[in-house]
Parts: sequence; structure tokens; C-alpha cells
Amino acid sequence: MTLGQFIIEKQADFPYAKGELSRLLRDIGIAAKIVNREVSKAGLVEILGETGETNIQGERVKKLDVYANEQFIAALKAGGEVCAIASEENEEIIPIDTEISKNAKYVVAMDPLDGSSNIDVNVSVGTIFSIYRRLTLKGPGTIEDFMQRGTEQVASGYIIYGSSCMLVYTTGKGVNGFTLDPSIGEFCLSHPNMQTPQKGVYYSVNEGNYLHFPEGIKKYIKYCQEEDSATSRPYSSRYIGSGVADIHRNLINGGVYIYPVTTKSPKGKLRLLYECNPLAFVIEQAGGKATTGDKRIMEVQINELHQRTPLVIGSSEMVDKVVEFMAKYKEQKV
Ligand code: AHM
Ligand code: MG
Repeated sequence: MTLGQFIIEKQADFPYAKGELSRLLRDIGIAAKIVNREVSKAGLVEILGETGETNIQGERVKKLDVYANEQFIAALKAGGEVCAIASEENEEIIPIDTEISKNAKYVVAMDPLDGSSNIDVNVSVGTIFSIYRRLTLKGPGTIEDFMQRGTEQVASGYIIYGSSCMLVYTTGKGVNGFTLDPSIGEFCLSHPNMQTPQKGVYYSVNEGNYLHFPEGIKKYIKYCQEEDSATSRPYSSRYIGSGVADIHRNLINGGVYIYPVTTKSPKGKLRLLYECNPLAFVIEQAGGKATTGDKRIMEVQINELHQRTPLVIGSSEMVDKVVEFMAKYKEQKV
């Protein structure tokens, strides 16, 4: 079953739906295919040059993150279902004021190409997206439309540009994964009703920052490294540096991904609106958990577009354990 067929079939789950969300998801699928095409031929056409360089055809080449941003914005604008877009690449929101978007009900927040340190080196990168119903009543969307908690998301998901390209999304009724079949150019349902294991053996954290971590995280990392056959420890460390790829692997195999606060980034590094909330929605829908360390991610109050937050996400028993360590060593300063 292709993504297009699946979306149409699922529309029946929402009896009053007029198909706008379905079309919006379709538009995201189209942009994903275009970006994937560019990612997979990146080394060939030297598109990975710095922004502003000129390629052999004499065209100005763009870095892939800029390219991805433009493609997603173009696809969403052309589709006419969104009245504003927020992107990691843009300081301000992008209000949309076209004739076809006049009655648009949705806004989209996205990180068009996540995993920036892996863009130039042929390692998996991803796109993360989050869809909300607008709060304002008409005209182009405003910042207010994005100041909603993660619990208000209508749909969210990610695309992973890896050894194959996958699109994984949820509309709040489970999680489904689609793999791009390049021979027919379609995303095909390859991972129906994805469920993450309650526990796993992978922990994913940038241990280079160890000295700057809160005491609870330091103690948890030591716990992961201890020998204990009953809990299959020591766990294995796996950290790609592309959040989408790390979280996708842990979703399938079981594991926990942690990006805590550090003394250098006292609010954490990752962004609530277009990284943590959409990933949290997917992982919760797959049976996992996502917290800041002491609060559910999707309930965090949002006040700024590019707000940062610490993130602990993955298999529920592993997340619970991290939270337990955080609480136990809360009093101790970083
Ligand atoms: P980015 O949006 O600039 O790519 O940053 C987000 C990424 C995550 O995908 C990844 O897990 C993390 O930042 C890696 O950060 P670090 O290099 O500090 O470990
Ligand atoms: Mg990012």
C-alpha cells in the first residue's frame, strides 16, 4: 500500500474530515521525495558546497539544509493547506497569504534537515514536522498559532534519509512507517502500527559533554555501563548525532536518547516546537515516553518559537529509570 492510498483509507477514521490534513500529509511526502533525491545524489553534483559556491553548470549551489527548507516551504505553499510555517532555518514564522491558502486550517513547524553535523559526510539526516490546527481565525497565520502545547498536535512525524528513505508519522492513532521504493517513486507501508519495546539495550547521548551533565545523568550513564545480567547491562552506546536517526533506531530496537541540559547549554540544545514535540508525539504513540527529565515534553508551556528544552525519549522503562536518577540527584548542582 502506498502512502497516498494509506492516507485516503485513514481519512475514514475522521468522519468530518474534508481531506485537508490528508492533502497536507501528501504535500510533505512530495517534498520528502524531492529532498531525498537531492540527498542521495549529493556527492555526485557537489551540491554539498557551501552556500554561495558555483557548481559545474555555473548554477549557484545550496547547502542541503537550505535546499530542504526551500523545498518544504514551496510544497506547503503550493498545497494551500497551511496558513503559516515555522522552520529551524527561519528566525521568524513564514505567514502564507496566497489565494489558495485563504481557508487553510493548519500551521506546520519543521526542522527541514536535522543532524547538521552529518550533512557533508554521507551519514543519515532527517526532517521533522509537526502540524497544528490554527488558533487565529483567518488571514495568514501568526506566531500565536504556534504557541500551543505538544498535546495539541494534530499530526507529526519525520523523514529519515538513510540507507533507504523512510517517512514515519502519527495522527494520534498509532504510528506507521513507509519506505520509499525508488523504482516506483512511492512511499510504501513497510512498518504498520509501529510499537517500541518497553526496554532496550541502547543508550544514546553525547558523552563528550559528560563533565557538564547534571549529576543524575552522570549516574545514569554509569548505571548503563555496570554489569548486570538480569537487566542485560552493560547497555550499548549508540550515538549518530542525527536525532532522527538515533531516535528511529531506538524506536525499532528499544533504547533511550538523552540530550540533557549542560553547563554550556543550561536550557538544553534541542528545540521544543519542531524537534522535541513532534518526536515525542510519535514515540508516545508507539508506546514510549518523552520527558524533559521531570515533565512530559508535550505538556511543556511554549513561549518562544525557538525555545530549547532538555529531552529524554525512548523506551518507557528506560525513560522512567533516567527520571528516577534525575529525581534522586536533583539537589546536586551540575
Ligand atoms: P541540528 O538541528 O543543528 O542538526 O541539531 C540537532 C541535533 C540532533 O539531531 C542531534 O541529536 C544533536 O543535535 C547532536 O548534537 P551534538 O553534536 O551536540 O551531540
Ligand atoms: Mg535540528
